[in-house]
Amino acid sequence: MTRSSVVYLKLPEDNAYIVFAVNMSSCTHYVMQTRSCSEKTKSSSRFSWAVSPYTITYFAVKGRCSALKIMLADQSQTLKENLVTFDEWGKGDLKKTCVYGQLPKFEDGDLVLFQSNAMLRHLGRKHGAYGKNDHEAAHIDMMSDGVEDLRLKYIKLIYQEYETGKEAYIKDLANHLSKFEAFMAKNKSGFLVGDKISFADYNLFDLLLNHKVLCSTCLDTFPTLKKFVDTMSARPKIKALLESDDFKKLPINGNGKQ
Ligand code: GTS
Repeated sequence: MTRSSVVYLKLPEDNAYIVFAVNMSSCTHYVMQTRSCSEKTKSSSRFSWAVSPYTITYFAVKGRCSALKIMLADQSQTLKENLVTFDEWGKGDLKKTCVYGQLPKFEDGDLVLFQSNAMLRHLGRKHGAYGKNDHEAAHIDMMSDGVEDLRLKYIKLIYQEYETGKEAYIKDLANHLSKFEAFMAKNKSGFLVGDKISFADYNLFDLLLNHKVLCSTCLDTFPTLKKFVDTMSARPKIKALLESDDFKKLPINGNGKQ
């Protein structure tokens, strides 16, 4: 198993910090992000070490963790990643410990979660990305479940029917995208629900990025979704993540098809 961790050096008095990515295997590290801090503070020995609150264990693919990573980056949260090789997974020891025998696995302190959508909901609740009342939360659930329906079709195409079914899938895609277009267009805010970003927005954004790779023109007839993807991509922390080497180097799917 390849292990890499994110560690940050925190300066409590002005909330400044330096983020390091540490490769445990090679004992190397590099600075991912810095926030300004004065020389006075640096020399005052008031540094404290803190570990990332969240850990994800998953294969070296974007797959079902990409939406979660986008959300955490946008919410200024750090994430420790344990990458599992397919060889390691094949041994079966880790699989036995997973509730559904599958990854990703997500840890938030003592809380251990499986199912990527449960992880998104948990983070939505914790970081104010689950609507401002029950009515909005219900609509956010509805939209995210719609994203899951399309994601399952996409996964089926990628892993089972890529050669034979790609043309038909792309032909039918507009039927699915039109539902998200219509719902979002009614809501004028640029988000799916309410006037604030939610976990469903991150989930939809991630899936739309995958579909743009599958078919670069798929959003051309959907102005609201096209603008949504452009706006989301331009959010500074999302942009930084999408442009980072660590993120870019991960294939979208485990079989190399996209
Ligand atoms: N519904 C689950 C979720 O959303 O987390 C699906 C998880 C899943 O399908 N995991 C796959 C897996 O563990 C990997 S991936 O499809 O997400 O890339 N496969 C290995 C196995 O042994 O099933």
